Order: sequence, then structure tokens, then C-alpha cells
Amino acid sequence: MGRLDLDLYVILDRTAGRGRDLRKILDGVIAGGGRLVQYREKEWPSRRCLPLLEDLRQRAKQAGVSFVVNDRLDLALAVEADGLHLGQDDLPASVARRLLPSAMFLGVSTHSLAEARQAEQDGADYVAVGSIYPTATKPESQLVGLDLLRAIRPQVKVPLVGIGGITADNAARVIEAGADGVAVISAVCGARDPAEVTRLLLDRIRAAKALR
Ligand code: TZP
Ligand code: MG
Repeated sequence: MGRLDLDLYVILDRTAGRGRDLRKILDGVIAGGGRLVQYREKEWPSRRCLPLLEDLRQRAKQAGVSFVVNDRLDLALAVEADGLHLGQDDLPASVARRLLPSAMFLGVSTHSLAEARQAEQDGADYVAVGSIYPTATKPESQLVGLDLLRAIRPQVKVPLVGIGGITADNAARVIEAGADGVAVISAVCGARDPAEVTRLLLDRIRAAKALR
């Protein structure tokens, strides 16, 4: 498994893109210097996802950008993604770890210290923590705030990624609270200029990391 650059993790979500082609958004992310993207589709059945997913995977590969599939192990395997990301209601991480090729990395969403510890024990390569801020993208997500990041940081060894309501205006605070990177959906998928926002987020995140 190559090293993962988790500074900025851009999640490509069709709904958040509000009708815009995810390929265009991905091209913007690549132009803005993004190094890690995820494909997230909450409505379409797997077969319907596949043509778009294959295109996105190909584009990411050509650009040397790491590519993760959310929720669905079968699709992650089908497109030879670099990784799979699972939540607390998906296939258990321990089971996914057993089924994934060892070169593929595994990420897990968590909302408590106990879940973060369990994810690490189950073989997660990074742990996402959220929702850090309120978000309309996943309104049902538990609001955990920066305090949970601060609590988890000394307790797990794997990298932590903050998620939920993160923008260029608050990304630095997430890094200061102990995250190794931030994950965003609407900040980029909903942006008029995804490349510009990607650049700005990366600048702010890297500046905050340099100060630690
Ligand atoms: N998990 C916790 S909050 C969230 C997910 C998938 C949504 C993040 O979306 P946004 O638009 O970056 O707030
Ligand atoms: Mg999930």
C-alpha cells in the first residue's frame, strides 16, 4: 500500500453536485492539486453506478490521484480502487479487511472514541471523525465537534480525518484539533469553481499543518 496523502479528501457525490457531471468536478479537483478522492452514491443501484465510476477511476488513475469507493466493496473491487470507505452500518471493517487485497486501504467513519478504537483494531488505515460541524449533506449525522477529535487523537495511531461541514474557512481549526486531514463534500461539489476551492483548502490545511 502506497502512502496515503490525507491532507484533503474530496468526496464526489452526485446529489451534492446538483446535476453537474462528476467527471468535471473531478477534473477541477485534479487541476486544483487534490490527491485523494472518493466516489459516494447513496441512491443509484450498483449497476447504474458502474459506467460513471469506471470513468472517474480512470481519470484519477491517469492523474496519479488515489481513488476510494464509499460503502460498496463489490464496486471497489470491480474498478480496482485504491481503497474502500465504510460507515458503522456497512459491512464490518474486520470482514472487509479480510476480503480486500492487502494493497487496498480501508477507511472507517466513526462518531465516538470506542468506534475509532474498534476501527483501528479491525484494520482501518485511517479513521474519519464527524460530524465536526452541522451539515445539510448528512443532516442525520451525529454532531461530535472538535472535542471528539481532540479526545481520539492521543488514543489511536492511525491518521484521523475530520468530516462534516468543513470549508476553507474552518479547515485550519480541524487540523489544529488534531486531524491529519479534512474530508469535504459540498465545499467542493457545490462550488462554482471546484479547482479554486481545492487549491484554497489545500493552502489552508498545509499552512495549519506547518504550524503544528
Ligand atoms: N459523514 C459525516 S458528515 C458527512 C458524512 C459523509 C457529510 C459531509 O458533507 P459536507 O458537505 O462536507 O458537510
Ligand atoms: Mg457508508
